[in-house]
Amino acid sequence: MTITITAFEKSPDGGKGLARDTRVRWALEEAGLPYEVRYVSFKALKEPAHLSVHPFGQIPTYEEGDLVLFETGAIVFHIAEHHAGLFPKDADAKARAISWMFAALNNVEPPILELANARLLERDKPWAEERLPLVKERVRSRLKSLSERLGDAEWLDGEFSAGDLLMVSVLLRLRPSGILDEFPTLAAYVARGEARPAYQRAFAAQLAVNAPK
Ligand code: GTB
Repeated sequence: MTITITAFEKSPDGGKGLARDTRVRWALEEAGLPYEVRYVSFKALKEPAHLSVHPFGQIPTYEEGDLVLFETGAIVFHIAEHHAGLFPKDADAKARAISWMFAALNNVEPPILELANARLLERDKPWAEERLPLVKERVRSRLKSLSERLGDAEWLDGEFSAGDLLMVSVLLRLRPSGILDEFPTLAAYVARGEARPAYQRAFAAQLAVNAPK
């Protein structure tokens, strides 16, 4: 059955792979699944046709026959659940991989998004300069714990899993801030994720659409 995802017609990041369709592309590539992409303009995101597949008018979405999904966590979970490559076979190891998926999206990503908003959307506010150090410290606090837990390991819990896929994706958003490089263990972890052939294919696919012409 054909899998169709949605992505920005033109991502504001100009092809850095930071929009969330890259995570879904990466998961599909890890699972060896072909897919099609429906590109959506910012205007079309909030129109009825797209709102019928995504209640909040966002990308990405995932369609496979009658199944329509939104939220990258749910989409990556679905792919991992139904195809080899993203969840360990052992039930306990799979449960731990799911913990890391939630940790990436619920624990590590929120302060990183706060920082992105503070740097991009709140720069001109009178309180921006005063607030930025607080927001950066919240990010550093999460990265310190994550870095300590990862230690010398290659991945978060044994083999590469959907937990690593989401964690690396979340951490990549930090790169423009320079904070990732303060944690060499995590910078190397992210580089290992980016070096995976499946990530490379996902990145190239979004770049082909978003690179400045
Ligand atoms: N929780 C949802 C999920 O994980 O699927 C969040 C989805 C989401 O935020 N989608 C964004 C979107 O559609 C695109 S990825 N925004 C349009 C809107 O809300 O109207 C976020 C994103 C956008 C741009 C960059 N960038 O340019 O660097 C990076 C990330």
